[in-house]
Amino acid sequence: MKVDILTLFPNMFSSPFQESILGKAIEKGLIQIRTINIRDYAFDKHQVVDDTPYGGGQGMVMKVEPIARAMEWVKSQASSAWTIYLTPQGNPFNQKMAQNLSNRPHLILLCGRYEGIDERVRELFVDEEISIGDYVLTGGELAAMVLIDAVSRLLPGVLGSDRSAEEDSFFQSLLEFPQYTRPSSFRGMEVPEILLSGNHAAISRWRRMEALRRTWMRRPDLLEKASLSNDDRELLKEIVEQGRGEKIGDGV
Ligand code: 4GX
Repeated sequence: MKVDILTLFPNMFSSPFQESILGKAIEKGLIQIRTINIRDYAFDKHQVVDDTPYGGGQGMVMKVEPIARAMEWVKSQASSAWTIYLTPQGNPFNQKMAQNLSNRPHLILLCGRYEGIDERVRELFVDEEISIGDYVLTGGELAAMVLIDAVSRLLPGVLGSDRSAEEDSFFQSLLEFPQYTRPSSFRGMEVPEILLSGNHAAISRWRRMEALRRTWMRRPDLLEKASLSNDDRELLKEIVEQGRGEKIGDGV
């Protein structure tokens, strides 16, 4: 997959893409990421990329011409690319969207700063607007990184082949079950005995139960989208009868 990022801050992207799984995926050529500095496409000698909004008001707006010239240069190389603008006004990003995007051969991500971009950029070049959540960042760069991270790990070969896609889909739209590793006892806290039992059927049932329990307690909205079997519904009945045990803060 090719990803072109139009930004005023290309340096922001260097270290996140050099590390770990993404770094290896780029090294292997599974993802090709390029940053295009919008300022390089400003045509005046001071390379101005922003201006005050028509109609007045606070802050600055990114000018249409530099973005248009940068876009046209990128698109001259691949006219079929899918162009995304990161903005709180976009469609809320989710795993399903990440999956769909991972099937595209070429993405162009436009990162806005200030109070946003001239509306004509949207009309001319943007296929889709995406938000990574209901909060305000200082620019689209971190949002673009989140999107790239989520999409990249779905590309064939990026995660080790030891990761089971089947298991992933079985637990889709459920929260994860608790995980443990050695030691089996830490400061008097024991790993659930069943995980040490070697009884794979019992372990599978326990994990499914705990995934369902967590989802029911923390994100009951997800249970409506999850595809639940009759066995799952039996497990849920047990969970509901046991009641809401563990309490976590509501995050506000
Ligand atoms: N999910 N931002 C865009 C510039 C901006 C300002 C106003 C349109 C209107 C964000 C998010 C996000 C900050 C990126 C403001 N664009 N992007 N930027 N949440 O907060 O994607």
